[in-house]
Amino acid sequence: MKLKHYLKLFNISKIDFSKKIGVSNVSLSRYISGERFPERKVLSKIYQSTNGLVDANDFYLEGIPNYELNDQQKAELNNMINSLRKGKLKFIAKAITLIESSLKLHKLQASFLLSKLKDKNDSLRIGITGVPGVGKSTFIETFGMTLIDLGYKVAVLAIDPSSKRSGGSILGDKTRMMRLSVNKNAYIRPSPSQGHLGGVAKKTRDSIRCLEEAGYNIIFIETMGVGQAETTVYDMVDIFLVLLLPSGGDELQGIKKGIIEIADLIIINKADGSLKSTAEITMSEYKNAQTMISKSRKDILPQVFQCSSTENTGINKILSFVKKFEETRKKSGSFYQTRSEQQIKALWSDITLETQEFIENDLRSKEFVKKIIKDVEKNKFDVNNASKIILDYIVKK
Ligand SMILES: Nc1nc2c(ncn2[C@@H]2O[C@H](COP(=O)(O)OP(=O)(O)OP(=O)(O)O)[C@@H](O)[C@H]2O)c(=O)[nH]1
Ligand SMILES: [Mg+2]
Repeated sequence: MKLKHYLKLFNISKIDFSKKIGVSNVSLSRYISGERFPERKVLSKIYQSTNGLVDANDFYLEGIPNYELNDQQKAELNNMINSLRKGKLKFIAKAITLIESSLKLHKLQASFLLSKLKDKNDSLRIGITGVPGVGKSTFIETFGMTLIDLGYKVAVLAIDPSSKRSGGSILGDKTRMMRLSVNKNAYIRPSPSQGHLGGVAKKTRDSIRCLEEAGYNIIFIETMGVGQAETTVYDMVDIFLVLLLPSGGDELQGIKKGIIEIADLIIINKADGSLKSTAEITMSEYKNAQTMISKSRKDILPQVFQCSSTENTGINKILSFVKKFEETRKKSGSFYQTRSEQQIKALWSDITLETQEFIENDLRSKEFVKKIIKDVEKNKFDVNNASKIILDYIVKK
């Protein structure tokens, strides 16, 4: 671990630490900035005083280009953050582009940027799921416009790692959200390039923070009922909405049972025209089955509503419930508690993601691993044995 990170983590001042290892405060600052490399004796004192957390390697890469941002790059990013705080669209887009990029420099820039952002507790993150065509985007458009009329700033993100949607999803979203896409108080971001769900989720979480810093206080996250995407979204929002069609049971609709169980709000959409009476029946079926719906929140029960996103009916009742949900949970503190728990989950999922990437990259370059892979391919080596040998190597390292 870098010495500066160690001091921050354990809340130790530079002066106290310099006294502890017997060097001047100025020397310590030079070690930290990478201007000087500590001599052997000092290195061993640092090693001992930090219980081995900071060693010689941690000083080795300081000040080397491509490893740290230079002052000019940092100044540019600080400017970007200032413009972001003023809500300038160009800079919001730039920031999210850095977050979504896999280039090393962009990653460094993104983590610098994110380290400067404050955590906002005055936003509401709304997750929305449902089968393709149920009307998620149309609902977001109608509900979002209602919120904008009340003075909110609305951002819309999508998580769609499956790429099941046809190529024109960006175009599709913008046409379904015609009024939002041209409104100055709304920002629509198409889903990041498809990839590993964990990676997409991390990018989305970071984008949410940028958008909140830019003043958006309602964040919608749309996802399709595919794979693990819904639970991933559930873990990054404050309230979770499931949209259903007016027709028979959720299994018929291709919605997994577990998803109904975590819904805070079940909405039967398209309650209009010839589907109106069917919507009524579907709604009462779900209301009757509510005892079967597990109570995922301690302080408020899930509710069932119907609405028409195209005709803008039933939206106000939904709005009232969403507000009540937010107020109740903020008052009891569970709103903030859930966010903290989500942070911890995010931390572990980041660690898993990064570790996996790191280990895989490291292993793939090793000659003995290449040999093992070839042997497994030719059935000369069984998978169990092969993975054990590789795991042994990692553990020893
Ligand atoms: N009659 C009626 N049609 C609706 C309603 N809401 C959406 N639709 C229509 O349903 C179709 C799909 O709507 P979208 O909003 O794109 O659905 P989606 O769930 O976002 O779809 P994907 O993003 O592809 O998963 C469109 O033709 C909408 O006009 C509604 O309340 N009533
Ligand atoms: Mg959509």
